[in-house]
Amino acid sequence: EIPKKQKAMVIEKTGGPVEFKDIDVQQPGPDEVLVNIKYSGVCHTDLHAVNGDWPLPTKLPLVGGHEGAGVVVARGELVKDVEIGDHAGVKWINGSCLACDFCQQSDEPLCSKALLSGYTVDGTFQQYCIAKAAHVARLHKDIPLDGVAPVLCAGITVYKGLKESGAKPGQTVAIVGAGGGLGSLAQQYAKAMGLRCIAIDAGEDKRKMCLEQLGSYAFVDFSTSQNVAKDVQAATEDGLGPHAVILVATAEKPFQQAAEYVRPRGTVVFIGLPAGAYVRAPVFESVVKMITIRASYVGNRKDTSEALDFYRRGLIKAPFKTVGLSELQSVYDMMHKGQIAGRYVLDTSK
Ligand code: 8ID
Ligand code: ZN
Ligand code: ZN
Repeated sequence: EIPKKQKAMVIEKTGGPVEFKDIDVQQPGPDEVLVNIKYSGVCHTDLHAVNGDWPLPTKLPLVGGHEGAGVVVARGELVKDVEIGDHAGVKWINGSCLACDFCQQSDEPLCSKALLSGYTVDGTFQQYCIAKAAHVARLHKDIPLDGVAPVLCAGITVYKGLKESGAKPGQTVAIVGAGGGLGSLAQQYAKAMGLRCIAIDAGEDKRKMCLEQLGSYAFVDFSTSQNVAKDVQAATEDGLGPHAVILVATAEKPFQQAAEYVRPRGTVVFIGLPAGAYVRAPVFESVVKMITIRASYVGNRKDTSEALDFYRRGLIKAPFKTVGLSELQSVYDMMHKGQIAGRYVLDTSK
């Protein structure tokens, strides 16, 4: 039985506050499903949305969230391949046109009509969320809904970014922002893909997590290092630097440093989205090292099912803590201070 009203975390205006409210449950349109969200991860993107950090406005009022895992409870009349009772994930790309040049080439994130969960349409910080059936992630019933939630943005994104980096098994990648949500999953995906990881972040908790739980062989603390570039290069066997750098930090500075320490022929991948950030890279060194600088944005539906398959096979074990939906503000407060090692997941029943 689908209720008429539900609990949600809502912002009325950019800047917040985020409020615990009773709001209406929406009905799915013809090509949509309604998902009873059980758990939702909290991504730094959700905080960027509250703060209005990016040159793209959100809808208002807004229900944020785009790492939602739950159970399909209703579907529109055109939906044939998702059943009531199926487990499904609502991700950042809530829907896309499926017809444009980019959609045809399975670059759905580049679709100019893409709907963004928790940004241009209401997201997963509510008990019942709408998504286009074509884009919901199909979750096998043996997958735990709390643990898989962070895979639905962080996991897909870092898996795609690692593929885009071109790094091959046996090679070394530096993960910048390794202690956060994307960074912690990046180390697990990298390891599963046969890559060796150098983790870069700050503090003892994150050092311990990266070295002891996530499988990185070296950790560089950016808050105490005298020279991050030198320390990262020194952590590679021959001192020439990592084959790829995966930038998932939320500050601009590390984006300025990566070209300095990436290995000749290596690739720097931008994924983090710090507010107002620009990048400068030294032209001379970039040329004579033949480096590649590129960017990566979430993943398509195939990247999604591949990233989920890694999780289902038990290869991705990243730490997460679970709190009630109503505690979202305290999660944002910790995130703002850089105090979260790993990911927070919200239980929508609390
Ligand atoms: O598709 C995409 N490109 C995509 C998808 C999902 C998320 C992009 N993102 C973006 C988010 O919007 C956000 O800007 O990736 C960024 C990271 O998201 P997150 O992992 O959810 O954030 P977090 O958990 O707060 O982790 C950020 C980490 O960066 C570290 C912090 O200590 C924290 O652990 N960090 C900072 I700030 N400065 C650093 C530095 N100089 C740094 N780590 C290393 N060096
Ligand atoms: Zn995200
Ligand atoms: Zn399209």
